[in-house]
Amino acid sequence: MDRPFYVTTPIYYVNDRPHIGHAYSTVATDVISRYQRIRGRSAYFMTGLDEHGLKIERRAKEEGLAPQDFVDQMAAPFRLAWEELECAHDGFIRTTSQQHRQNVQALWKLMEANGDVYLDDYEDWYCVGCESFKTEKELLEGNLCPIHQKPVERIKERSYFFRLSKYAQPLLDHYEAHPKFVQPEARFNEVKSFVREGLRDLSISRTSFRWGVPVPDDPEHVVYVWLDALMNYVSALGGPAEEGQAPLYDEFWRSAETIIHIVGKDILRFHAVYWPAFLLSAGIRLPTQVWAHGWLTVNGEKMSKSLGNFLPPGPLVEAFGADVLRYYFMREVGFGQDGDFSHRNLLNRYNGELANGLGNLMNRIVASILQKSLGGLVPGIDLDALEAIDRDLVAKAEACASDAAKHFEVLAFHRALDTIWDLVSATNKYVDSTQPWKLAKQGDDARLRQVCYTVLETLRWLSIMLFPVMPSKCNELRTQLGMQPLLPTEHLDLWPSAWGGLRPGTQTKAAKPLFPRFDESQERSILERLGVEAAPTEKNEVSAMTEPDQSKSSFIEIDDFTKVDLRVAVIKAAERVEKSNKLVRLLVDAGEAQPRQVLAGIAEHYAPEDLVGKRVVIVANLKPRKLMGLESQGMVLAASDESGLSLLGVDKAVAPGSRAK
Ligand code: ME8
Repeated sequence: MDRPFYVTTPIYYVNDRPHIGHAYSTVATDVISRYQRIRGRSAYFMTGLDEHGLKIERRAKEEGLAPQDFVDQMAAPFRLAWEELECAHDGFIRTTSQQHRQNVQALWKLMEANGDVYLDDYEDWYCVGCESFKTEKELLEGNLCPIHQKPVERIKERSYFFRLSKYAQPLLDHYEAHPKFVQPEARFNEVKSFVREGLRDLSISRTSFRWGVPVPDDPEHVVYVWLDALMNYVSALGGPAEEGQAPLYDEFWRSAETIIHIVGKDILRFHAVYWPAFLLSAGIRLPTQVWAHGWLTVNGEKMSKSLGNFLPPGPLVEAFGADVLRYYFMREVGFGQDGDFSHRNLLNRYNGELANGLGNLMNRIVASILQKSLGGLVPGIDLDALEAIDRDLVAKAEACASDAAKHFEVLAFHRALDTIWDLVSATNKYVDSTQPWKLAKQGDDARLRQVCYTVLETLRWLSIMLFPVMPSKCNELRTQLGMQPLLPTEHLDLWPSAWGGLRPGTQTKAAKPLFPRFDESQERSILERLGVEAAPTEKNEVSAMTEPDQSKSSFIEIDDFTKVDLRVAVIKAAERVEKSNKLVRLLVDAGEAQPRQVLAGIAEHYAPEDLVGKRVVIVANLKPRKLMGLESQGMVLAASDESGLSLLGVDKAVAPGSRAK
């Protein structure tokens, strides 16, 4: 039996280029589909782009392009990113496609025919970033969206509504009957409490802009972008609009055994509440599971363009290769938990686990002892005559295959990799204990053969178990073992289960190391290329703040100067930074709603209590940076000579926030 398995990523907004958050979702989905395929299941992996809505319409306008031209242009970087990351999707949907538009209209009509759509007046707050309405309760002070921290807009218009309120109980019944409908468990509880509080009917059309799917029979309205977007999962397969002529829809939606939507936690409510309600209304089956993964920060900070840490995946793939990045994503963060993308941790895992762990194991046996002593051929041995230490390793490999599979089944990728790395370490220890180089020297050919075979067969098992995460490296490994690359075909479960599959006499092909180790200077040059500063010491942090490099001075244009936002600020509070000789933490009033925190390397020149009340000049638009674990949101200007350091100020009590120019 095929047991069709359908897995999807969110469809990404094309208002910007892909970043590592998008990459994380897409890689996870690719790992899932590859795992299912090597288990012999028929898996279908869908991804795509969310191209309608106000946010996109506005971005297109900013770029001076017609919306369709803009989205056509933005589709390319996403396709390229997934190709570079070896995410082998089966389908790629764009919501501007004709097939999708027809399906959105078909969904609308089905919900309408069920009596769930009505016209009314509407007035509420709307966040364009989220493309979502917000209740007063959800907003932060100053009517800011809690996610985007930007002002929401007041929308007042005539709108079609979906009777979401009618579906609160049916949804709760569905959750009850399907206790794994949302994962992780804690997120499912949040969803249930949200629905238990009762649901308001949902506005599902807009008249104030045009960039969307027209409402059937009322083209003044365009369909709400989330209703449009959620339908992608079905329309991408042909959907109800092509009823009877859509074999993919029949196989991977209507009769699929499993349908999993992988989403970030930010968009869980849309997937676990609105989407199943739409489907219940339309009489279309529901997905089996919505899996909400956590949120990635970058080197400890929220990713954002203004902080300059918006990370596209391309340069990382170029520096490390796709498989290393995939491995890092899956190993570093427990799926479902928030995590941090850190260049330093990536390098540490690369050197520690890939180069010294798996890479070293390959080198020690395939590139070294096997070539030198056994002509590079897989030795033939009597499997029944293994020694206890060999049998222990075989047992370890068997337990690993069984445990890793259990973890992959429930998307606990980090656990699967932990288990597999236990086997890598155990095999390296086995090599240390059995000392094949010594056996070769002693001429103990029979034992040498047993040891080499045991390691080579373990490597074969590893090449399968790691394939979902590192497909290219695993196939490189297999080529070196003299084996065919894995080309998963449905109906064939390739997961390792029987020991001894590696054929004696196979000619291995030692090649360049799978994961060459990076030395310190290589690491530094990688970080430099990626624009990441090496971990700063207190000395260079402070001197960078106070001592401009004279050698770099040259003429600048007035435009260059006006880029620097110099403002008068009043010091409201000052204290020494713990464990630092030089840093003072200042809270300054720069005429903004909240005082800013600025760190200054002036502790050797000023007592904190003498600073309070001083009017100083700060660089207000300097990229925030962390010093001794504290964020500095600007820089205080000072001049120094042999006699010491003096803060720059103004000679009258100019209002805080006044610009210096
Ligand atoms: O929400 N960490 O699109 P989007 C982890 N078009 N994952 C992240 C992330 C981060 N820092 N940033 C983004 C939309 N993601 C809608 C979806 S689906 C019918 C419509 C990932 O471009 C994560 O999967 O804002 C998140 O849910 C998705 O990108 C949001 O992408």
